[in-house]
Amino acid sequence: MTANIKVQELKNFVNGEFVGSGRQFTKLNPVDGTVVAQVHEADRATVDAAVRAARAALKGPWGKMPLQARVDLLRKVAEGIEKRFDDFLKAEVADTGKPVSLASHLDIPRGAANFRVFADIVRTYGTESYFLDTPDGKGAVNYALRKPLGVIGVIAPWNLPLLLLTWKLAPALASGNCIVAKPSEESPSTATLLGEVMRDAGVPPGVYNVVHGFGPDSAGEFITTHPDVNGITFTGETTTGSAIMKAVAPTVKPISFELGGKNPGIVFADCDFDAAVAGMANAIFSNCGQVCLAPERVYIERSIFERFVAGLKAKAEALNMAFPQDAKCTMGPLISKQHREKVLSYYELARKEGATVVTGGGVPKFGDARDNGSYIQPTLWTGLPETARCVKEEIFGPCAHLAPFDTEEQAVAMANDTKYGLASTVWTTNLSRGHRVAQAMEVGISWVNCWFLRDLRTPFGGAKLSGIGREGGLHSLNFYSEPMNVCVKL
Ligand code: NAD
Ligand code: 6OD
Repeated sequence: MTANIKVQELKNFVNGEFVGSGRQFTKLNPVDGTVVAQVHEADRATVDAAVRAARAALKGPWGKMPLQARVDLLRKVAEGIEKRFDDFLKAEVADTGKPVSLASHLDIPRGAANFRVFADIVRTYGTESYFLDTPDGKGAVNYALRKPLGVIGVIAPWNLPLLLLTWKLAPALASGNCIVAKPSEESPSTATLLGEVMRDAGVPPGVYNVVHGFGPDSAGEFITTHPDVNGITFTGETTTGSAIMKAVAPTVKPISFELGGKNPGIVFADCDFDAAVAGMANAIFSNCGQVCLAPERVYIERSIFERFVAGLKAKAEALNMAFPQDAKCTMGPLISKQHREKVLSYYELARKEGATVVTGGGVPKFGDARDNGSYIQPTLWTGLPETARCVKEEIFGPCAHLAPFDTEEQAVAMANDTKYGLASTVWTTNLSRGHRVAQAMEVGISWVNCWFLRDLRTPFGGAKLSGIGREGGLHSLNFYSEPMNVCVKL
């Protein structure tokens, strides 16, 4: 069985046309190391052309389009993704190696849902208005408008490529902006395919542009430093966010950042045991642990610690690293060999820091093409001190440290003892405790008896080093708009 599809040539999508460039890079399939695509890397001139096209579209048909027509187009884009579901699925799986079952339930449907939800939201939400008393007794009316920010640079990561790109694209377009998007160099395919869908849906040229490449001295930097880009929305590592902050400073662009995490899970003895084991295993290992919201530290009440660790171990060892197209596959590879080197370095470090390896800790052997991929064993540790680097630093792999706790206060203190603040997941059947502990978490997103359960109207983002700002519902509209107040004296 081979995991690959035919080698694609992926070009930049600028002003409604696919355009090549003088330099290309190779995208490899993490399942078996075969070539997925030759990708045209955008140079500065290509990024300039994309920004010019976006600006022209803003001044032209897109900027003049009535809201209802824009909303109709966004719905057509959602339908376009669904019509080409299989193409998106193949492309996403080829880039990431994730199980078809996961991409077909999560990534691709969310790609379509993001457009539909923000089409509804932009139709629904109003703006503020205030009546002001004035000395002459006649008063004044203030009302706010949301105008588009302008040209938005969207910089996306590789872990949930279509989901995370469209999570930003959809509200930005719904708010009337034009886009220059840069997918990760590790996941260029679905963003490119989306260009075809936009064109076929009738989205005017220049509204959605895709430029391929890397960060420094490549498309990423050309976007963030561009004087005619009006805002940057970025999802990725905290260190990259920090570099982008510096890059945007001279041109003072608004930024929205969704960054890294070192998320805690807390399991109380009064949890629904089987549901908690299943839920926590899913949270740790889903997408091979490459979900920013995944718990890499799990605190378990001492009275159930041994039993819970055994339950998680059994779940880890039952994961099936079949080829992604196999319906039985429940875990794919890491995104690349380079990323596997990083995760393996933490597997090694955990041993040096004194961890007991409950399960995993190495690289699986298959005896077939997967041995050329970037698979890694799901791994659980116990016994590390809370100060260990493996407990403090984001690893972004299928691994977690499991530690016992004795009191609720102790669990909360350990969970919050981190420089990150993205997400948490708490498991208990005690309703009051569930609310209390969830609220005590120093994070942007706090789940009780669930994980990654999403309502796209809610605020999404991170506290501390996990981000700046919130997206979701009205929060997205606010970021992607320039609010303007009009005051009318009566
Ligand atoms: P990354 O930061 O390496 O790359 C993200 C994107 O930024 C890529 O497109 C990359 O090419 C680009 N980039 C890199 N350097 C740049 C620069 N100097 N200027 C402009 N662009 C640059 O992240 P990744 O490895 O793709 O993704 C994994 C990371 O993303 C993890 O830390 C994870 O926690 C985080 N993440 C966070 C969220 C969230 O919602 N908070 C969601 C998904 C992933
Ligand atoms: O569900 C979302 O909207 C979202 N931004 C998820 C992020 C997952 C991180 O890997």
